Amino acid sequence: MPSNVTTPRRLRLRYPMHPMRCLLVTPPMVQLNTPYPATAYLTGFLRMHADDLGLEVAQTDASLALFLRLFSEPLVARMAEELRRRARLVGKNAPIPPSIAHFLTHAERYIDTVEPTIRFLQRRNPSLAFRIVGRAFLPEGPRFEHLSQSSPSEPGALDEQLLSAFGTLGTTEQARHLASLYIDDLADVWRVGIDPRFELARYGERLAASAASFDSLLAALTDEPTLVDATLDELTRELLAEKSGAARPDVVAFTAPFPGNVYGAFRMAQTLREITPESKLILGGGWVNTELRSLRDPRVFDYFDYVTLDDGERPLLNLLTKLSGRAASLVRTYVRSGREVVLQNDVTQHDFPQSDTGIPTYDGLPLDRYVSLMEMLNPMHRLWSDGRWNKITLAHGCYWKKCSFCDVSLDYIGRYDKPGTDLIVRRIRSLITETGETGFHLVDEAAPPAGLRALAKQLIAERLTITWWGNIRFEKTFTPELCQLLAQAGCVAVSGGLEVASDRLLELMKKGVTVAQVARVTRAFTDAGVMVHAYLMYGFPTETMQDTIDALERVRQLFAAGCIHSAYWHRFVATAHSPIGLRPEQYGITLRPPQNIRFAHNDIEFDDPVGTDHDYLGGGLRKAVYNYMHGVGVDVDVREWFEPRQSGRRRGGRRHGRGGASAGVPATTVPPDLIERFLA
Ligand code: B12
Repeated sequence: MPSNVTTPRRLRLRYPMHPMRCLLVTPPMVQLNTPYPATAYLTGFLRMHADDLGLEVAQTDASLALFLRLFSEPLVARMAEELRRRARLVGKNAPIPPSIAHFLTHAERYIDTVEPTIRFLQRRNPSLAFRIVGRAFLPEGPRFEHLSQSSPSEPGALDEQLLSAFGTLGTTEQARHLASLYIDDLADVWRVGIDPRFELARYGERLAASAASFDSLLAALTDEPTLVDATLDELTRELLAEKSGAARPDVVAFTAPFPGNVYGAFRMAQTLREITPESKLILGGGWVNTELRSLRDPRVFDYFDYVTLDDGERPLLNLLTKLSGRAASLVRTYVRSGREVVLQNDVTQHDFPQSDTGIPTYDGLPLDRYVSLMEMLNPMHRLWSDGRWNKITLAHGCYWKKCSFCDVSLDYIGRYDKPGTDLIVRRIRSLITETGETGFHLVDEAAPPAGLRALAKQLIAERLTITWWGNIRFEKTFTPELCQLLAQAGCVAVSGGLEVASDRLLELMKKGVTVAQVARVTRAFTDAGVMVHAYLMYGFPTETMQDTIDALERVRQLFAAGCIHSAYWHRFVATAHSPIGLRPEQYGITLRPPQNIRFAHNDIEFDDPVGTDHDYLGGGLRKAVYNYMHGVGVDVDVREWFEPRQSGRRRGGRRHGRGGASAGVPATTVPPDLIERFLA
């Protein structure tokens, strides 16, 4: 033990041989290009208190570890063996999905190429690019279809455009795109052939997302393990040994930011219960904060001893203090008491302000092993999966917090707290020193314009060169002058909500922006050389088909006018903690009667008397923006993207093909020069 550690008396009695060991874990699966920040934030914070508590804190990324194990030579070989065994069992004539058939035909090549390709995607094997672009090195499965010259084509089809966009990339980038498609093919084989729960950035997501009952998750945990499950179980044992040597951690704290981490967290907890039953297991994170607010099922506590809500600093510090044998009360912490779940919450204990949460640290995470994938050629879209980004928060919560679809009643949105710019810059400097990386992703709900201005000025004044991007609200405070300043200070991209792209609905959702403002703000950013992504939404209460078609027309014009580079349509969902979920009558909808919620609670089904067929519209909307993002079809009538409704027959039958103007959607009522007029 280091000599400067002051060991409290009671701790000495309980842990005579060693300080209390706490291991923070990111369970599988999250995005693979960069560590999810929760363990880094909490490790930085806890280390400030380590001496007082006699605490050792370590962190590990089991999401990356599982990916690297599944995409290794031995595991790909085991997968091939398993799939061959199954193919023999079902017989020669049984239909085999194309991804599996292709894999089995080329299994030896996959086994030989997987590790060098992963090293290449980790940027550790750059010369391989030359072999990859030769197109003879990697086996090319179904995901390569759109790059194949021989695929049937129609004039102006996306495939052709993609091919030409691909052709303009440099060798390394082309190779990275090809290697990413190869990884996608292999991921499809894992999912289709071995475990339908497995995806590259989510694992068993459906078992957790809005799962009112714990039954399905429990059944999956106690079922016969798949090869993915067994690999994670094996890895859990190894990680524990590697992170703690011969000694067991006293506390293992799991973060579950998304539903796609939850099955992994429970599965790892299950293994830990077997090998280190005396360790205390804790669960927290974004999914817990959002979906476990009505937790009632005591069986959850067969896996975790404690489940905490909202920011982790205070609850974790108090819990660790208590576990170290000192007196401390629990804060927003569920425990099992007999057959009941009880929330212990000492309301006299306050959360740490953002100025006192310390400096995040990635210490202990294998930063040179993260994998940069480039599945999409669109440069803005790539930011999510490509490159290592240090994460930083400018302000806790949202300064606007009025949007009726958003979970504004939850602490992580509703409580706004912005630390001083000096501290932000100190955190930035510390992360650069630690990681050698100068790229930053601002993980704010919506970065505040005044805070961004202050940050930009300080970065420029201190001549600190960084590259950064993050989420904002497209509000009029972002003047051309501010956008230029942000660009000058290293801002390369922003994302923000244009949502329903209709002033009537933007007002109903209390978004606080109009389409005209969004046009001007996004244009100010693009004029400053900053890429822009728009979050779009369809299916909002009272939204008619005409609203949706007109929204698409406005989006089309925004692409055509160079205001936005990328976009994505999300289907509106009413969530439990949003104003709409809390007061549906104000939005003209009726919520379906609640289920008996004992586990997760988030999305709520509802009836909208307007009755628009949003399922039908979704396909056309997505197809349209996917094409716009690749510079295709921005000049065609928006009705073209929708399939005909009556016959259900697909015109042309192509994956990215267009429906034809006779489709069952109305013509737009938006003037063709609307956005140009806004910009004039
Ligand atoms: C930035 C962001 C993104 C980015 C980056 C994602 C990434 N992989 O890093 C993008 C835009 C790509 C994204 C995507 C998605 N996101 Co998102 N995202 C966020 C956002 C705004 C910030 C996340 C962040 O980095 N916060 C900073 C960290 C440090 O905060 P934190 O994780 O919450 O940790 C704190 C506490 O939770 C707690 N804590 C965390 N772990 C633990 C563990 C223990 C033991 C304890 C005690 C405490 C504790 O302490 C920490 C410090 O206070 C949050 C909303 C928010 N404000 O938190 C949504 C949020 C996490 N995302 C969400 C969702 C649903 C998604 C998607 C699934 C959306 C989709 N349908 O595709 C994807 C999944 C992506 C993936 N598989 O990786 C939801 C999750 C809620 C839920 N229902 O489970 C959130 C909460 C937003 C929301 N309300 O919808 N997201």
